[in-house]
Amino acid sequence: MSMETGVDTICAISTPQGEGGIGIIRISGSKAHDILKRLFRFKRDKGELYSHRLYLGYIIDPINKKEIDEVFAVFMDAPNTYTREDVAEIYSHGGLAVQQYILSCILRCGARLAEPGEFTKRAFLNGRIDLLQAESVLDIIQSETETELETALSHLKGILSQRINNIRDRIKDALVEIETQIDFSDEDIPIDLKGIISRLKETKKELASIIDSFYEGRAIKSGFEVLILGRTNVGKSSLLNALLLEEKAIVTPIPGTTRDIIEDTIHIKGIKIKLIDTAGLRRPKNLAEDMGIERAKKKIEDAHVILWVLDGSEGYKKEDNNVYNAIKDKNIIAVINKIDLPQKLNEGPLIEKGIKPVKVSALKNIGIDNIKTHIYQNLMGRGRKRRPVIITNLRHRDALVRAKDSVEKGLKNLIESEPLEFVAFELNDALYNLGLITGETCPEEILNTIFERFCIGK
Ligand SMILES: Nc1nc2c(ncn2[C@@H]2O[C@H](COP(=O)(O)OP(=O)(O)OP(=O)(O)O)[C@@H](O)[C@H]2O)c(=O)[nH]1
Ligand SMILES: [Mg+2]
Repeated sequence: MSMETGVDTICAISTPQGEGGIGIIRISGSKAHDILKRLFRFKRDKGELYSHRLYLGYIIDPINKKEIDEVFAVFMDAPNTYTREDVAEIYSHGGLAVQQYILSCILRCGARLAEPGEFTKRAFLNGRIDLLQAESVLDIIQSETETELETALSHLKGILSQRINNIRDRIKDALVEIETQIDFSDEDIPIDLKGIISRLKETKKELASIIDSFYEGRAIKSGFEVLILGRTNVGKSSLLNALLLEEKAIVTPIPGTTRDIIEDTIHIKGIKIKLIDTAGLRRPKNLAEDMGIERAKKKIEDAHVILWVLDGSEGYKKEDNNVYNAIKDKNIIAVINKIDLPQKLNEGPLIEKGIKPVKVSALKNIGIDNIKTHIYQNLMGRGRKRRPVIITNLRHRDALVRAKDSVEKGLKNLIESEPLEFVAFELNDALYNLGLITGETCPEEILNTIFERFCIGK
């Protein structure tokens, strides 16, 4: 059992504060059993709190013996608990006053209030989960889409940790062989340099493939920015509304309607897309419009995709071409809007540019799903298959990149017959960086910043 002595008992309300059907209060630490025993009065069962069983009863104020609430309570003894310590949970009614009252009784019995993420931090410190898994708990809580959740859950199950540990093991094996050579350099111990080189090359490839998955991972977690751009009155705001399925932006027949940036998020097949509607690009007629246009232009840099909107019921205008010139180096999807009207747009200029437009009517809701498909394919690549593991966390990616760099340098040293000490140095560095991900080599400050992002009670 890994329960450390001297570690205090913590407690917190683990469900969101406010009115709710039930509210859960959690206690973890060596006093959990005694505290629950003092506060809980059984309704039917008598006396004994057997581990991992749910009991119905009352929480009683230990000072004035008043009943506070009717609750379910459970005690779970270490190590088969979330934190690997003794844990007690109380399922009370979900009112603010009830929960605060119960919590204050627990505090009076000698527990202290948990810090954000402290339960999960203890699970990590007690070796039940590694750091990567602890972080995935936060990802699960914050998941907004099924895909996001699926990825986070696979991390919690340890699939990514396993991959990283395998890589570490392989690097360690190579390091052991190299260090043996260094330590016994005057004895004639044979070393299979070719074998080590080929294994390190394999390792490097595997690291690269995990690093590559960050693109998809980021797509799943933070999403992409899709900018809606075009000259005035072509139907940009109408298109935004059609994609969002709500009347978010004001639409009028008057050119220059949109002044500010308007944004909202949609999900396309589990990918988060931030849609950004902008002021129509033309020579500004007043200061507000001028500033709106400047803001729109600033967004061009960061956009992952630009929907270049054209009006199919009008000719290809000089202003359309000005817009194109501002975005021609970017990732563009051309959209011809208003196809419900008689068409006057000459597609010649588009064909010249090698652009195949998507045709829609924002007003009549024609072709809108087609735009979504185009956005998805543009961002995720046609028929790109799901990878076995995906990383979603920038911290992990950076550590993997550094690990890969070190492996690469180590390999180079080996191939160029540099002293083996150099190789060993690089491989140690790679191990250190991989350990930052799973937490084995993670300094206290980094741990703290990670767990601070959790809510209290998790
Ligand atoms: N017939 C038809 N009219 C449309 C369509 N889409 C937009 N409109 C009309 O075109 C006019 C301009 O639409 P908006 O969505 O405000 O155009 P915008 O590009 O945002 O305009 P600015 O914000 O001024 O740059 C409105 O009268 C819309 O109703 C369409 O698909 N078909
Ligand atoms: Mg508009």
